[in-house]
Amino acid sequence: MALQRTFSILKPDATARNLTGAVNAVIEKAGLRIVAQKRIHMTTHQAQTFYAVHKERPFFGELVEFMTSGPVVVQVLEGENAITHYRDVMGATNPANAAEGTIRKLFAKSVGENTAHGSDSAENAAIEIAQFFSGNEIVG
Ligand code: FUP
Repeated sequence: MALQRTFSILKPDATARNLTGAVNAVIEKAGLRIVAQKRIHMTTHQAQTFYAVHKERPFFGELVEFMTSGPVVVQVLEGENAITHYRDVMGATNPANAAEGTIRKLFAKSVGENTAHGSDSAENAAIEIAQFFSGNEIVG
């Protein structure tokens, strides 16, 4: 088992419903440590850069609009196998398919407004963390 860091976003549907503490409780109960966290309002440029991999997808415009519609909480989570572990804790992209007890099953409104983001690989985790945090903001 390897100690890893992953990048997380608590999305605008979570901040709008005052659920960031409730989501953090699930994260911490799952054994992940929040080693960096800040609340920001993403710019359109930041959201387009972050989701560039989806830029040809039909939902890209809506996704950028949603991610910039209100505050988000960006985080770095640390733990054993944090990348795949957090993906399991979040549950499936579409809350209709998410397992019981997962963040998306508990809180997500729809496939678009699905409460949380988590990196899908070590390479992307490093890129995503670097987009939003400098090294001295991460305190393990
Ligand atoms: P995930 O890795 O689970 O966040 O899912 P994806 O990378 O496939 O999708 C990124 C985001 O695009 C989702 F969180 C929400 C949005 N999305 C849609 O709005 N519609 C879709 O059909 C798929 C994804």
